[in-house]
Amino acid sequence: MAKPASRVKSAEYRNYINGKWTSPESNKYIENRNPADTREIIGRFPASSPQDVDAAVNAASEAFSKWRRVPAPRRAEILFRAGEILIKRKSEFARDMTREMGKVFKEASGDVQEAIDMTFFVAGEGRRLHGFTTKAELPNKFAMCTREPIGVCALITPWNFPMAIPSWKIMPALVCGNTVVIKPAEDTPLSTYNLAAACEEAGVPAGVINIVSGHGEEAGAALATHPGVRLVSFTGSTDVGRTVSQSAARSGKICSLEMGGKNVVMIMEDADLELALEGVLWGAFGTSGQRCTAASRVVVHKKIAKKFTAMLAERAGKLRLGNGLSDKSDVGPVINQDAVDKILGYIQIGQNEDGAKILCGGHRAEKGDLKWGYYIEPTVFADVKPRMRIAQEEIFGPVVSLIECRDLDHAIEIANGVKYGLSASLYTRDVNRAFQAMDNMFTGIFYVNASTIGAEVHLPFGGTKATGNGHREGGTQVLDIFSEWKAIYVDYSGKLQRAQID
Ligand code: UN1
Repeated sequence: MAKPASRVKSAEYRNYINGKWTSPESNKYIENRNPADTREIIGRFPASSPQDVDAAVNAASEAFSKWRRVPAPRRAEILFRAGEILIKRKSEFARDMTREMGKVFKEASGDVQEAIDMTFFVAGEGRRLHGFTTKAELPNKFAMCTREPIGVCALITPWNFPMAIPSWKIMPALVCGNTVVIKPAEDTPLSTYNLAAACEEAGVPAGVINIVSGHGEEAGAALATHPGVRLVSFTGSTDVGRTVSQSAARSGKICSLEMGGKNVVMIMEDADLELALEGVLWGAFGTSGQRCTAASRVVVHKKIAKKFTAMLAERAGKLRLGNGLSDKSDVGPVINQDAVDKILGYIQIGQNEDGAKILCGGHRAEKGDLKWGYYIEPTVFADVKPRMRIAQEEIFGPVVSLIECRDLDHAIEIANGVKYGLSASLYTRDVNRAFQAMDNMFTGIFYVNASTIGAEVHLPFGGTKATGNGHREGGTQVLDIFSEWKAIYVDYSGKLQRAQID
């Protein structure tokens, strides 16, 4: 699509370094346009260079020496204030988010709400951050463990949850006493700016949070490899995640990764089919299928496959595409032209695969005002076989594949037969089968009688296999990413005592 002229005069944003809004050294900017209507420019954001990254990391290193000594409950008080500010500005921030990334306003409000939840949850940890004491093996000796901050954390975040995911990283990093440099996705810097502005207003000191916006290959790579960074936390595609983890390994950085998914809803013959239908529609087409937890496979028991397939095609075909700011829209646009190309490419692959049939959707939607945006019709494929590419690879768009199974064991075998392991769900009324699936699914998240999306912040979030590298965000488990243990021994015997010897 030719670049359309802008309808609005765009604001110019700056990086946030050492508490100051700073122009990028190169003076280059990236235009952020509304994916629902590409005539609208949201703003121009710095295309940061390695020099900008260097300045941000230096500011974060400098700030670390003070911030780590602020008592954790005091750090948390600032975060509680940030949470209050987010509550006050929730609808303004959600509106900005819908404009910059397309998801419908209700879901954008949920994204801001997730950031609020995370902020309050983790701020509560300021008065816990529990360590432990244990018994020493020698007399008159005391042993304990405490959580310690790590240093400067590099945070690289995606566009699909542009406030929630930055909050999953920034808030626990800060409460543990670290300082951060965040590089938001080039498509959604504004929501990260809004989050940082709330933190600034709440009193987070200069240098504790720094933002450098820009391209992954330039700003992101410079950040992930910077010698002043001790930890890299990345959420995004599996390919980029691999590169991040290789460069982190070369320079000995701690690295936490959250990558792709190929999530599944399994529906047994005894399930409440209306409930399962609502779950599949929500899981597959919410956020236009652009969640790492999105339901992109539905494994249906053969006894009800025909009936459920018809129910799904009928309802999916009725979903209304449109600008997320209108309450008449059920599904917004996808993020950009590359996403359109990739998703349409998979729809083509699906059609070429032997036997798979499209029941509804399958095209870019360009009627009326939709032509100004990146809209793809909600698409349902039936008769999909487990080994087909559309049943194996992450599409990250409004496309769902129906696969038939014989029984629960067969469903689990299909469900586990992908390289990812983020989220899975089972619809059944049989408690025994629910527990069997809980035991046997190799995923980090599992739902019974609910869809694959909708994780809550106080439970661990993350996946097995190619989805991650063993870490969990959310829950108190996230503290294990952003702190290191220190074992402390106090010998009060007044004499030399030799462990393992005396
Ligand atoms: C993501 O898609 O990267 O569970 C995060 C959910 C949301 C988070 C999704 N709470 O769907």
